Amino acid sequence: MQNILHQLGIQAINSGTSTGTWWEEEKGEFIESFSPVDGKKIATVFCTSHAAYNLIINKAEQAFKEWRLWPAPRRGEVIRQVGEALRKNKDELGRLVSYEMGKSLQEGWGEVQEMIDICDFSVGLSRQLHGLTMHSERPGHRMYEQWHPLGIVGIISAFNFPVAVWSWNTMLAWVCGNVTIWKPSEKTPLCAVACQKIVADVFQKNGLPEGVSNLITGDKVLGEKIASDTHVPLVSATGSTRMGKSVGAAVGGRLGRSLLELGGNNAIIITPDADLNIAIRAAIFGAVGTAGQRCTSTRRLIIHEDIFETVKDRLVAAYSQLQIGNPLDEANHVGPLIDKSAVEQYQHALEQCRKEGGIFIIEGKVLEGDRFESGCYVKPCIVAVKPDSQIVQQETFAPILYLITYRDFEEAIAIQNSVPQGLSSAIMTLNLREAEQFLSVTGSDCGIANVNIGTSGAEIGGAFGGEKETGGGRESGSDAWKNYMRRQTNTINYSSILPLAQGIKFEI
Ligand code: UN1
Repeated sequence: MQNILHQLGIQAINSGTSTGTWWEEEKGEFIESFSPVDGKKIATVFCTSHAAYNLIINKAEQAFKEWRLWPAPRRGEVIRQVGEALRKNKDELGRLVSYEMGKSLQEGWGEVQEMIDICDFSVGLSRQLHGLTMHSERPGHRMYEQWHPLGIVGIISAFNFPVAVWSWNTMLAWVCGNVTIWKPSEKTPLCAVACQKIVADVFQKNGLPEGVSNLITGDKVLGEKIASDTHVPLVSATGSTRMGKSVGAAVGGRLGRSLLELGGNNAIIITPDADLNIAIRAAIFGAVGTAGQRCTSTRRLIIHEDIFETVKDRLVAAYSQLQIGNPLDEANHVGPLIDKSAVEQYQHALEQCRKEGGIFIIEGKVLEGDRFESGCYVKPCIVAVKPDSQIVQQETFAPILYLITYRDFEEAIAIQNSVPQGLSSAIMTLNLREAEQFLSVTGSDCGIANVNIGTSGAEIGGAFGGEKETGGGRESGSDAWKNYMRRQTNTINYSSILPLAQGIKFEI
């Protein structure tokens, strides 16, 4: 791993940074990054002090004054180069993601690919930050709207996508002319240092002012600092619903803007008309991929009672093939959970399933022994539960799949919508009526609704996010860029009179 850190230009110890400047703080708090793969300590990262935070905000404000004047296509050109740098570093960065976070190497590379894709998307966007023109009701008047950047965009990201989620927010924020301040999860600080390093090289070559890309490291106190800082007009936060409620309240309290992408509790409805080959594969990837630690992970299967036994048997057969172990070994499908506290939450959820009368179709357990010495490896499990079980209302970031049966289609949709979260959803059916009903206003209440595709693995081109306790924010593709800008409506009078709107007469 030291080799990868070396190739990415990361010294083992870094602290709060701003583009081009890295400084070490000898005293003060620090974070130790441990890999869940083998339990080894990777590095110590110093936390950003109060003084360094203020300095960074100050630099960011100065940088914004200059960066916003760069024409958007020129900003896009810099982002194109960031995309190129990521292509060059895809292997190493993907490996670091896999080692520090614990997801499979395929998924580590996939995450870097998402970063490259959002860079490409942003380059295209750099010539398409369009506003509308409207016909004025007043003669000799022209009305149009334009979009301006906001200033400093705060980004609070989670451990499960330690690099991609930052890039969705950051590339859009930059192309729109903002500067960013990033607080990554304290569980994956090195991935963040690596990104900052890759970006800093490109920025220096292009003569950007210092302070367009800022990284701060620390625990949730630092997140709270961003949330309550009036210098930060937009805070984009990804993580638990509990975190989102606190960030949302702090940002809302100062009437700032927040963009929240919080928990999911995603279901796949499998109807008697499903293509089971697709359904089973999608369900398994959704449930055990990233060890069940995606916001979009499949947590619930809502299965028609006539096909329940068949689906169950096929799942059991497929689960028996799963290889659990070191995620850097490509033969393995499932890596570890992020840390021991995640393992405790997994155990706690299993206990609650038992208490609520859940029937274990595949038992879960914490794996022990040779290859599992980090203590973070767990067995993906399947439990049949009643739809009204309390445990099913909660998002547990672990590979636990709940099976629920239904009889009528309306009942399936009601079960799908009966949880507090509203991120991703899917239906497996070849029946047009069922598919369209699922997508209609009376169907899924989620931000993402798929047909014959699982709940996880969304492309960057669409707007990503969800409703209810998921927080309502939309990141990534479509017109999500508008979140990072302020809209200004301009009316210009080129006549020699002053007609008033609504035909009001005001003579003096
Ligand atoms: C997340 O889990 O926070 O749709 C993001 C997916 C990925 C992103 C997940 N493209 O699964």
